[in-house]
Amino acid sequence: MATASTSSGFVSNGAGAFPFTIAADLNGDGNADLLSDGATNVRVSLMNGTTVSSSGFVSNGGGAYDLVAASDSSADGNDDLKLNGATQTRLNLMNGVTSTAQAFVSNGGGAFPLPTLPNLPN
Ligand SMILES: [Ca+2]
Ligand SMILES: [Ca+2]
Repeated sequence: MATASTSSGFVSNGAGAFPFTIAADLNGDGNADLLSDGATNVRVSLMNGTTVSSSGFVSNGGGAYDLVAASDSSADGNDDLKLNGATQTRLNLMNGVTSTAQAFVSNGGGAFPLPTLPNLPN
């Protein structure tokens, strides 16, 4: 049985500069958070229902890396960012709005990019 929406909220996308990209749980609290890929940064909005509880930015290298996925690569309960670049795939480990570590994996000069898919369950 479908459940009716009980609440709605609005999060600014900065006059279109930060369109919503994917949802992921970046602080492991069980609430999906919003990720928005901008021209020079990825904006992270931690959510508590329809309310933004905290927000921050992760550099995406001047737009050279496009956010394509988020899933928990470090098994700490916080989803982590996956970004496609021209020659490398980038991984940012996350703790809430903060990137705690960053790594790069060759994508063979762009021949092996991560597929652009909606956020999938772990
Ligand atoms: Ca969360
Ligand atoms: Ca993680």
